[in-house]
Amino acid sequence: MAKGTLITVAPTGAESDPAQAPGLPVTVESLIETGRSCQTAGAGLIHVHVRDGQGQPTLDLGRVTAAVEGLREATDLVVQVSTGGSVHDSLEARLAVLEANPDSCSLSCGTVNFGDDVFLNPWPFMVELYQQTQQRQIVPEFEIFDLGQVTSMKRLLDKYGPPAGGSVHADLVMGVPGGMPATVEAMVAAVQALPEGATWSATGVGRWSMPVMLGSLAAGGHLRVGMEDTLTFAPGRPVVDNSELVARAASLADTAMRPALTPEEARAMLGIVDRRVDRSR
Ligand code: KMH
Ligand code: ZN
Repeated sequence: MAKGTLITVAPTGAESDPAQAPGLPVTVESLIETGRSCQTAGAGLIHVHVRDGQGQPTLDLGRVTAAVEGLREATDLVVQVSTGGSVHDSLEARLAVLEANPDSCSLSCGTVNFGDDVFLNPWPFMVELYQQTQQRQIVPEFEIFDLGQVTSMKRLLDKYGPPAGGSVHADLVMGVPGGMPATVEAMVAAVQALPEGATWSATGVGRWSMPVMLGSLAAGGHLRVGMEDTLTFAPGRPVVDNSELVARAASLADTAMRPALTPEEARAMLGIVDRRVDRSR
């Protein structure tokens, strides 16, 4: 059982409508402010999607780079960019975000129905993305939406060797309409299939946030929370901002006697290559 708990915040995502969620950080400035407040509340890693001037999802490299650099300057969080983008983004544009030189990136391990849409992750794309992370020393986080995707992740590791940094970390995204259900049974099945020594976190979308969080703490996993996955704090009570989701996760991690990892502890666990500049100069 891991002694501490990595808390990842996924503050924005590509699917939520800012008109329905006033606290959604859609500007680079608000993303950086969110990073600060979430680090204070207990986050160790931030999973970044950016939006354009209209609040719509974009993979514009200038904005992604500004977010990565701004978060690196203002916080100690591990900065992870999404290579998933939105369901409408091209594979080419999704690969190009690595140019922003993040600490980490998501790497989704297979194609999955995503509500009424399809989230496309063909094997050749997974291979290209994985090899680029190895060359660029960017630590991948393997996103698992369904049980068979654990097998695809192991296929990548078997064929192409260990990830940058040497640690294998997977994130179970549970309860997406089209993916695995947000049940303890599905969680246990996925975790049992992970390679020896891998660490993992879990997130439940929408109303599955709480049960998945409690299940993950009980099973030795880490946590991902944020407005990418959940816009409701409790029935009838919208999320005000991401930091309250992180604060609740940190409080539950304390209760489970597995307190939140600091960003430094998160970096060590994930094998992050330090790209921070010396801020004292
Ligand atoms: N927006 C979803 C279709 C990731 O960030 O890598 C995909 C996603 C996964 O959010
Ligand atoms: Zn994402």
